[in-house]
Amino acid sequence: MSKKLVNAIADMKEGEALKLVREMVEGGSDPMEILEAARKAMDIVGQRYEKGTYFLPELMLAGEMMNQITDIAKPELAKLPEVKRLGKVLIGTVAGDIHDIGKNIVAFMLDANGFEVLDLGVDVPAQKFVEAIGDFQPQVVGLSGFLTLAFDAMKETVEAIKAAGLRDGVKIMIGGGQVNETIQEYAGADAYGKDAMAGVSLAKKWVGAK
Ligand code: B12
Repeated sequence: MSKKLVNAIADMKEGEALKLVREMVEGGSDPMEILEAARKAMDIVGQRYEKGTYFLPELMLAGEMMNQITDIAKPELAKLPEVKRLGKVLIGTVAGDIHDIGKNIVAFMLDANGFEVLDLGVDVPAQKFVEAIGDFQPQVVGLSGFLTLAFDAMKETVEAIKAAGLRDGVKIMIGGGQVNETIQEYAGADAYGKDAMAGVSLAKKWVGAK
């Protein structure tokens, strides 16, 4: 079933993909498995875009499908047992980057796992992060980015937080398509999370929750 879903999304068969997702949800499939299949399909779409067989309209349709699938899977994810508020996480997609599907999943999973989350949205200037840290007082800051351009924006954001004298009060995690440990080191972040659950684990570790 999930292989079929990967192919339907990657081949831009929107109706078929959404039908399959609904069938999987109704059949009791793990919502995380559905999201993983959709993520795999996004990789294929990305590769086809790179090769020049897909263009911007396909990227856009893929993004729309991903959002719709996340919306269908969300109520199922929300059935996870509710926990008491563990701490605060500030999250956003860094300046110059408007990819938000991965970030939205991370924000949603943090919320479902007991964190109070403030999502600043996309294309967020470093200074806006700095101001929000002052107002919201999070223990954890999450920076998301999918473009190579985002690596510099992440570094600039971390530096702005440092310059404002706020760096010691927060742990900073980064994530997004091409982000890895090397980028984490480059940006001066505390950790990199490969997916939403990795982000949840890091945040839990940092606030001292199990
Ligand atoms: C959908 C998509 C779009 C959509 C985005 C819609 C949206 N609302 O987000 C649209 C059409 C708008 C778009 C635009 C562009 N895109 Co685009 N896009 C994609 C695509 C196909 C999928 C991205 C995605 O959403 N994946 C699904 C999520 C769920 O992925 P995920 O990585 O598994 O997410 C997890 C982790 O990353 C992690 N995570 C994410 N954030 C964070 C944060 C923290 C703190 C933590 C811990 C974890 C974490 O948790 C997530 C959930 O588990 C990718 C290809 C790819 N495979 O990534 C290209 C891709 C990212 N895009 C690309 C490009 C080039 C562009 C454009 C420049 C195209 C253009 N010519 O205009 C523009 C950029 C506009 C801008 N300024 O940002 C390139 C980037 C190349 C590069 N090296 O920079 C890619 C890689 C495609 C490619 N192979 O060429 N895109």
